[in-house]
Order: sequence, then structure tokens, then C-alpha cells
Amino acid sequence: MIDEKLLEEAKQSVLDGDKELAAKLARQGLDAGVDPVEFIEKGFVPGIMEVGDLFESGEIFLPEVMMAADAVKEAVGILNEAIEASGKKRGGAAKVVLATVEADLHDIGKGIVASLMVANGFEVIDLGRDVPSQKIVDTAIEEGADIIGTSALLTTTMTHQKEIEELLKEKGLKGKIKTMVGGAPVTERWQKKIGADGFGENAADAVRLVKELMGKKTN
Ligand code: B12
Repeated sequence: MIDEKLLEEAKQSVLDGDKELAAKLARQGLDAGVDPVEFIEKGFVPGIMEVGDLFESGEIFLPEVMMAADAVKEAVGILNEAIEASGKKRGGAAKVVLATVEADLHDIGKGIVASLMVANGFEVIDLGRDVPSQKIVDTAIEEGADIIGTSALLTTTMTHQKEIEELLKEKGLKGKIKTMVGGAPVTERWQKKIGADGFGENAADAVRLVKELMGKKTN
């Protein structure tokens, strides 16, 4: 259980776009022994989600969203390091290529997914954000990856997840390299529609999905 006051302060630091305070609170939480995953999900993420709502309703503008995103990235970066350091170094369990799709700059959620995967002993090749589908598929082939995981936060960029399915089909790799999709506008319905192998609502889901997909691999 994390102290409610700390969670509230974390959320407020994001709403205020206060990067220094967000970082300080992240360190303070770690010193107090909080679970970093829980701290991200119950403290910092609610802050950025509220920022999203305020942006949508026109109460705040893009520069404020950018400041809030910087604050989250700072805090989540510190907490992600702790998550990865706590990882069970099993290795060899699964190799995952992760990326935010082309033309999409949202990478906070993907970063959390990557860290939780590393903490669970999976090998993660994180290609970053705004990554062309061809590069994602080529990397997966070159690296002998088991799974491609993509994040899309814009309705206009989700189509690149479909493009990845088509590229894999063209190369006869459907089923051999499994695919999982995520990001705020992405749903199970979209996953089924484009023929991806799995959809994850959050980072914990993403980890569960990797384990499930590894059991279904055909090669
Ligand atoms: C922060 C933010 C930004 C930041 C991003 C900074 C960064 N480095 O990421 C900045 C300011 C750059 C930005 C820019 C823009 N943004 Co913006 N942004 C957001 C905001 C507020 C939060 C996103 C976020 O980080 N959420 C927190 C994380 C933790 O959640 P998440 O990403 O969903 O990830 C979780 C799950 O989805 C899942 N998951 C994520 N990836 C994956 C992958 C896999 C494989 C799996 C299994 C699971 C999984 O696990 C994660 C952890 O739980 C959202 C609001 C919202 N409701 O989403 C708008 C939002 C996404 N943005 C929006 C828009 C419109 C834009 C801009 C076009 C604005 C503009 N006019 O320029 C630009 C586009 C830039 C671009 N080309 O990408 C809209 C999108 C609307 C739409 N329908 O497409 C939203 C919804 C805001 C709104 N309500 O209008 N944005």
C-alpha cells in the first residue's frame, strides 16, 4: 500500500508539469520501499490521464501537455530503472521487438511495457518511437525475435499496426513471429480486425500476453 498523500502529490506534480518535483517524489517513493509499478500506475499515470482529459475539453493546451509528459517521463524513468533492476535475470525466455509506430511520438506507455518485460526476464529490443513498419519487421527478422509489440496512441497511426500484419503475411512469417498491440485507442476488436495475435490493456497484461503467445508459437 502506498501512502495516499504520496500518490496525490505524484499526480499533482504531473498536473503542474513540475519535472523536478516528480523526480524527487519518485526517489522518495523508492527510498520508502514502494512498489514502483504500483507507484507509476496509481500516482503518475492518473496525472497524465487527467491532463489528457483537460486537453480534450480545451481547458489546457499542448505546451502544458508537453510539460506534464516531461514530468511523467522523468519520474517513470527513475521508477523504470528500479523495475528493471529488480528483474529476474532468466534470459532466453522470449525476445520481443517493441516500438511506437510511425508518425507517433507517444512513448510513455511503451516505456512502461518495456521495463516490466525486462523485469520479467524477457529480452527487449526497444526501437523507440516513430518507427516505420518495415524497420520493425526487418529488425524482428534479423534479431530472430519471437514477438513484435507495437504501441499506437493516435487513431491516425493505428493503421501501421495493420501494415505490420501485412508485411509479415507477405514474408510468410505470420504465426512464426507473433504480434501484440496496445495503446490508448487500441482495443481487442481492433486486434481481431487486423489479425494481430494479442491485445494488452496495460503493462501487466503485456507480460501475461508474452507468456501466453510463447506457448502458442508454431516454430
Ligand atoms: C502525453 C501525451 C502527449 C505527449 C507525448 C509525450 C511522450 N513522450 O509520450 C505529446 C505532448 C508529445 C503529445 C503530442 C500529441 N498528442 Co498526445 N497525448 C498525451 C496524453 C495526455 C497521455 C498519453 C500517455 O502517455 N498516457 C499514459 C500511458 C501510461 O498510457 P498508454 O500510452 O495508453 O499506455 C498504457 C496502455 O495503453 C498499454 N500499452 C501501451 N503501449 C502498449 C504496447 C503493447 C504491445 C501492449 C500490449 C500494451 C501497451 O500499457 C501502457 C501502460 O499501462 C494522451 C491522452 C490519453 N488519454 O491517452 C494524449 C493523446 C493521445 N494525444 C492526442 C493528440 C491529438 C496529440 C497531438 C496530435 C496533439 C497536437 N495537436 O499536436 C500530438 C501528436 C504527436 C505525434 N505525432 O505523436 C490525442 C489523440 C486523439 C486521437 N483520437 O487520436 C490524445 C488522446 C489526447 C486527447 N484526448 O485529445 N501527446
